[in-house]
Amino acid sequence: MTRIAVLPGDGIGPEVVERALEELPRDADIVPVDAGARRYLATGEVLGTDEVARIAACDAVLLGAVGDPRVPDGVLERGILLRLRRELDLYVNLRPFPELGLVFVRENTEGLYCGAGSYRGDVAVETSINTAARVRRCARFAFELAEGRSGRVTLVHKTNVLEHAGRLWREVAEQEAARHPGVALGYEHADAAGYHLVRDPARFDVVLTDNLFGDLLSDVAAGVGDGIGRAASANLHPEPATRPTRCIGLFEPVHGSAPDLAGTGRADPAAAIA
Ligand code: GGG
Repeated sequence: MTRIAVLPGDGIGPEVVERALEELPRDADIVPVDAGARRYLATGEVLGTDEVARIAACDAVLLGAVGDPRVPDGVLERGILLRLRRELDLYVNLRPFPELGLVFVRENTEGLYCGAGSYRGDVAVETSINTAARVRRCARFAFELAEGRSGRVTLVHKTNVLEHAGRLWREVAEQEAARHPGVALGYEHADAAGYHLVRDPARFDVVLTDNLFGDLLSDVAAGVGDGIGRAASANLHPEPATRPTRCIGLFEPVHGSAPDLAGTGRADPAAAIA
Protein backbone atom coordinates (compact mmCIF):
# COMPACT_ATOMS: atom_id res chain seq x y z
CA MET A 1 0.00 0.00 0.00
CA THR A 2 1.32 3.46 -0.87
CA ARG A 3 1.90 5.57 2.23
CA ILE A 4 1.62 9.31 1.70
CA ALA A 5 2.50 11.96 4.29
CA VAL A 6 0.16 14.92 3.91
CA LEU A 7 1.11 18.38 5.15
CA PRO A 8 -1.67 20.83 4.25
CA GLY A 9 0.24 23.74 5.82
CA ASP A 10 -1.02 27.32 5.75
CA GLY A 11 -3.33 29.72 3.94
CA ILE A 12 -4.86 28.05 0.90
CA GLY A 13 -2.74 24.92 1.50
CA PRO A 14 -5.45 22.96 3.39
CA GLU A 15 -8.17 23.67 0.80
CA VAL A 16 -6.08 22.70 -2.24
CA VAL A 17 -4.82 19.59 -0.46
CA GLU A 18 -8.34 18.55 0.55
CA ARG A 19 -9.30 18.62 -3.11
CA ALA A 20 -6.12 16.78 -4.15
CA LEU A 21 -6.80 13.99 -1.66
CA GLU A 22 -10.02 13.19 -3.53
CA GLU A 23 -7.86 12.20 -6.51
CA LEU A 24 -5.64 9.73 -4.64
CA PRO A 25 -6.27 6.00 -4.93
CA ARG A 26 -8.80 4.86 -2.31
CA ASP A 27 -6.36 2.41 -0.78
CA ALA A 28 -3.57 4.99 -0.23
CA ASP A 29 -2.47 5.11 3.39
CA ILE A 30 -2.62 8.79 4.38
CA VAL A 31 -0.35 9.96 7.19
CA PRO A 32 -1.53 13.44 8.27
CA VAL A 33 1.15 15.75 9.63
CA ASP A 34 0.16 18.91 11.49
CA ALA A 35 2.84 21.42 10.53
CA GLY A 36 2.28 25.08 9.95
CA ALA A 37 1.37 28.42 11.50
CA ARG A 38 -1.54 27.21 13.64
CA ARG A 39 0.63 24.68 15.44
CA TYR A 40 3.60 27.03 15.70
CA LEU A 41 1.48 29.80 17.21
CA ALA A 42 -0.13 27.38 19.69
CA THR A 43 2.96 25.42 20.74
CA GLY A 44 6.10 27.13 19.43
CA GLU A 45 6.94 23.90 17.55
CA VAL A 46 7.40 23.52 13.81
CA LEU A 47 8.33 19.89 13.11
CA GLY A 48 9.86 17.34 15.48
CA THR A 49 12.71 14.98 14.61
CA ASP A 50 10.36 12.04 15.16
CA GLU A 51 7.92 13.55 12.67
CA VAL A 52 10.64 13.98 10.05
CA ALA A 53 11.44 10.29 10.52
CA ARG A 54 7.73 9.40 10.15
CA ILE A 55 7.56 11.44 6.93
CA ALA A 56 10.78 9.90 5.61
CA ALA A 57 9.26 6.43 6.13
CA CYS A 58 6.42 7.28 3.72
CA ASP A 59 6.59 6.68 -0.04
CA ALA A 60 5.88 10.31 -0.86
CA VAL A 61 4.83 13.63 0.63
CA LEU A 62 2.02 15.95 -0.47
CA LEU A 63 2.45 19.50 0.78
CA GLY A 64 0.03 22.36 0.31
CA ALA A 65 1.80 25.60 1.12
CA VAL A 66 3.77 27.15 3.96
CA GLY A 67 3.94 30.74 5.12
CA ASP A 68 1.85 32.96 7.35
CA PRO A 69 2.14 36.70 8.05
CA ARG A 70 1.71 36.07 11.82
CA VAL A 71 4.91 34.01 11.91
CA PRO A 72 8.38 35.54 11.48
CA ASP A 73 9.87 35.09 8.01
CA GLY A 74 11.71 31.83 7.53
CA VAL A 75 10.34 29.92 10.54
CA LEU A 76 7.87 27.85 8.54
CA GLU A 77 9.64 27.87 5.17
CA ARG A 78 12.96 26.78 6.67
CA GLY A 79 11.50 24.68 9.47
CA ILE A 80 9.26 22.61 7.21
CA LEU A 81 9.84 22.82 3.47
CA LEU A 82 13.58 23.45 3.27
CA ARG A 83 14.21 21.06 6.16
CA LEU A 84 12.39 18.22 4.42
CA ARG A 85 14.16 18.91 1.13
CA ARG A 86 17.50 18.76 2.91
CA GLU A 87 16.91 15.87 5.30
CA LEU A 88 15.26 13.70 2.65
CA ASP A 89 17.97 14.84 0.21
CA LEU A 90 15.39 15.81 -2.42
CA TYR A 91 17.99 17.50 -4.55
CA VAL A 92 16.05 18.10 -7.76
CA ASN A 93 13.15 20.52 -7.84
CA LEU A 94 11.40 19.66 -11.07
CA ARG A 95 9.01 22.33 -12.30
CA PRO A 96 7.39 21.43 -15.62
CA PHE A 97 5.55 23.93 -17.81
CA PRO A 98 4.13 21.69 -20.56
CA GLU A 99 2.10 24.59 -22.00
CA LEU A 100 5.44 26.37 -22.71
CA GLY A 101 7.32 23.22 -23.71
CA LEU A 102 9.92 23.69 -20.98
CA VAL A 103 10.91 22.32 -17.61
CA PHE A 104 12.99 23.72 -14.77
CA VAL A 105 15.57 21.56 -13.03
CA ARG A 106 16.35 23.56 -9.93
CA GLU A 107 19.09 22.57 -7.48
CA ASN A 108 17.16 22.15 -4.24
CA THR A 109 19.56 21.78 -1.32
CA GLU A 110 22.11 24.58 -1.34
CA GLY A 111 23.00 27.90 -3.01
CA LEU A 112 21.59 30.95 -1.24
CA TYR A 113 18.97 28.74 0.41
CA CYS A 114 21.57 26.77 2.40
CA GLY A 115 20.81 28.71 5.57
CA ALA A 116 24.31 30.05 6.21
CA GLY A 117 24.73 33.68 7.09
CA SER A 118 24.35 36.19 9.88
CA TYR A 119 22.41 39.27 10.91
CA ARG A 120 24.02 41.90 13.11
CA GLY A 121 21.51 44.72 12.88
CA ASP A 122 23.67 46.87 10.63
CA VAL A 123 25.14 44.10 8.44
CA ALA A 124 23.37 41.08 7.00
CA VAL A 125 25.28 38.28 5.29
CA GLU A 126 23.56 35.58 3.25
CA THR A 127 25.98 32.90 2.09
CA SER A 128 25.59 30.90 -1.10
CA ILE A 129 27.21 27.47 -0.91
CA ASN A 130 27.65 25.58 -4.15
CA THR A 131 29.45 22.25 -4.19
CA ALA A 132 30.56 20.48 -7.35
CA ALA A 133 29.11 17.14 -6.25
CA ARG A 134 25.66 18.59 -5.62
CA VAL A 135 25.64 20.73 -8.75
CA ARG A 136 26.85 17.73 -10.77
CA ARG A 137 24.10 15.35 -9.68
CA CYS A 138 21.51 17.97 -10.53
CA ALA A 139 23.16 18.73 -13.88
CA ARG A 140 23.32 15.02 -14.69
CA PHE A 141 19.59 14.74 -14.07
CA ALA A 142 18.97 17.71 -16.41
CA PHE A 143 21.08 16.22 -19.21
CA GLU A 144 19.44 12.81 -18.88
CA LEU A 145 16.05 14.49 -19.00
CA ALA A 146 17.06 16.44 -22.11
CA GLU A 147 18.13 13.22 -23.85
CA GLY A 148 14.50 12.17 -23.84
CA ARG A 149 13.27 15.60 -24.98
CA SER A 150 14.63 18.02 -27.56
CA GLY A 151 18.26 17.57 -26.52
CA ARG A 152 18.81 21.08 -25.19
CA VAL A 153 19.87 22.21 -21.73
CA THR A 154 20.12 25.91 -20.91
CA LEU A 155 22.21 26.74 -17.88
CA VAL A 156 20.81 29.85 -16.20
CA HIS A 157 23.06 31.70 -13.77
CA LYS A 158 24.68 35.09 -13.39
CA THR A 159 28.29 34.18 -14.14
CA ASN A 160 29.25 37.74 -15.08
CA VAL A 161 28.65 38.93 -11.51
CA LEU A 162 28.50 35.83 -9.27
CA GLU A 163 31.89 34.76 -10.54
CA HIS A 164 32.75 32.03 -8.02
CA ALA A 165 29.45 30.20 -7.96
CA GLY A 166 28.99 30.94 -11.65
CA ARG A 167 32.35 29.42 -12.53
CA LEU A 168 31.58 26.23 -10.66
CA TRP A 169 28.16 25.89 -12.26
CA ARG A 170 29.56 26.56 -15.73
CA GLU A 171 32.47 24.13 -15.35
CA VAL A 172 30.27 21.34 -14.02
CA ALA A 173 27.64 21.92 -16.73
CA GLU A 174 30.34 21.80 -19.43
CA GLN A 175 31.73 18.56 -17.98
CA GLU A 176 28.26 17.01 -18.02
CA ALA A 177 27.74 18.26 -21.59
CA ALA A 178 30.92 16.40 -22.60
CA ARG A 179 29.43 13.24 -21.06
CA HIS A 180 26.17 13.70 -22.98
CA PRO A 181 27.20 14.39 -26.59
CA GLY A 182 23.60 14.22 -27.80
CA VAL A 183 22.62 17.22 -25.72
CA ALA A 184 23.46 20.83 -26.62
CA LEU A 185 24.35 23.10 -23.71
CA GLY A 186 23.33 26.76 -23.91
CA TYR A 187 23.67 29.55 -21.39
CA GLU A 188 21.64 32.62 -20.34
CA HIS A 189 22.23 35.09 -17.57
CA ALA A 190 19.32 34.93 -15.11
CA ASP A 191 18.10 38.45 -15.89
CA ALA A 192 18.12 37.77 -19.64
CA ALA A 193 16.41 34.43 -19.01
CA GLY A 194 13.56 36.29 -17.30
CA TYR A 195 13.21 38.51 -20.35
CA HIS A 196 13.30 35.62 -22.81
CA LEU A 197 10.83 33.59 -20.77
CA VAL A 198 8.34 36.39 -21.26
CA ARG A 199 9.15 37.20 -24.90
CA ASP A 200 10.17 33.86 -26.39
CA PRO A 201 9.79 30.87 -24.04
CA ALA A 202 10.27 28.49 -27.00
CA ARG A 203 14.01 29.10 -26.86
CA PHE A 204 14.10 26.95 -23.68
CA ASP A 205 13.61 23.24 -23.18
CA VAL A 206 15.39 22.00 -20.04
CA VAL A 207 16.43 24.90 -17.80
CA LEU A 208 19.17 23.98 -15.35
CA THR A 209 19.63 26.50 -12.56
CA ASP A 210 20.36 27.11 -8.91
CA ASN A 211 18.00 27.30 -5.98
CA LEU A 212 17.23 31.04 -6.00
CA PHE A 213 17.04 31.57 -9.75
CA GLY A 214 14.89 28.45 -10.08
CA ASP A 215 12.48 29.68 -7.42
CA LEU A 216 12.13 33.13 -9.02
CA LEU A 217 12.12 32.23 -12.70
CA SER A 218 9.65 29.39 -12.35
CA ASP A 219 7.13 31.93 -11.06
CA VAL A 220 7.85 34.01 -14.18
CA ALA A 221 7.22 30.93 -16.32
CA ALA A 222 3.97 30.31 -14.43
CA GLY A 223 2.89 33.88 -15.15
CA VAL A 224 3.64 33.50 -18.84
CA GLY A 225 2.04 30.06 -18.97
CA ASP A 226 -1.18 28.83 -17.45
CA GLY A 227 -0.86 30.76 -14.19
CA ILE A 228 0.56 30.11 -10.73
CA GLY A 229 -2.49 28.08 -9.69
CA ARG A 230 -1.63 25.46 -12.28
CA ALA A 231 2.13 25.20 -11.79
CA ALA A 232 3.10 21.94 -10.07
CA SER A 233 6.45 20.85 -8.70
CA ALA A 234 8.20 17.70 -7.55
CA ASN A 235 11.10 17.64 -5.11
CA LEU A 236 12.93 14.43 -5.94
CA HIS A 237 15.85 12.20 -5.11
CA PRO A 238 15.78 10.45 -8.47
CA GLU A 239 18.18 7.50 -7.94
CA PRO A 240 16.81 4.68 -5.78
CA ALA A 241 20.37 3.47 -5.14
CA THR A 242 21.41 6.59 -3.23
CA ARG A 243 18.04 7.63 -1.81
CA PRO A 244 18.61 7.99 1.93
CA THR A 245 15.01 7.21 2.89
CA ARG A 246 11.98 5.37 1.56
CA CYS A 247 10.52 8.65 0.32
CA ILE A 248 10.79 9.25 -3.44
CA GLY A 249 9.67 12.85 -3.33
CA LEU A 250 7.70 15.77 -1.98
CA PHE A 251 5.02 17.09 -4.31
CA GLU A 252 3.71 20.63 -3.94
CA PRO A 253 2.16 23.44 -5.92
CA VAL A 254 4.65 26.14 -6.93
CA HIS A 255 2.36 28.73 -5.37
CA GLY A 256 2.66 29.92 -1.79
CA SER A 257 0.03 30.07 0.94
CA ALA A 258 -1.77 33.18 -0.44
CA PRO A 259 -3.40 34.02 2.94
CA ASP A 260 -5.57 36.69 1.29
CA LEU A 261 -7.27 33.99 -0.81
CA ALA A 262 -7.74 31.45 1.99
CA GLY A 263 -11.38 30.55 2.51
CA THR A 264 -12.62 32.59 -0.45
CA GLY A 265 -13.05 29.57 -2.72
CA ARG A 266 -10.85 31.25 -5.33
CA ALA A 267 -7.75 29.05 -4.91
CA ASP A 268 -7.16 26.79 -7.91
CA PRO A 269 -6.36 23.26 -6.68
CA ALA A 270 -5.02 22.16 -10.09
CA ALA A 271 -1.34 22.34 -9.12
CA ALA A 272 -1.90 20.30 -5.95
CA ILE A 273 -3.80 17.68 -7.95
CA ALA A 274 -1.19 17.50 -10.74
N1 GGG B 1 3.91 25.22 -2.05
C1 GGG B 1 4.99 26.07 -2.12
C2 GGG B 1 5.22 26.95 -0.93
O1 GGG B 1 4.64 26.81 0.11
N2 GGG B 1 6.12 27.88 -1.15
C3 GGG B 1 6.58 28.78 -0.15
C4 GGG B 1 7.98 29.21 -0.45
O2 GGG B 1 8.35 30.32 -0.17
N3 GGG B 1 8.79 28.33 -1.01
C5 GGG B 1 10.13 28.60 -1.29
C6 GGG B 1 10.74 27.53 -2.13
O3 GGG B 1 10.05 26.85 -2.88
O4 GGG B 1 11.95 27.36 -2.05
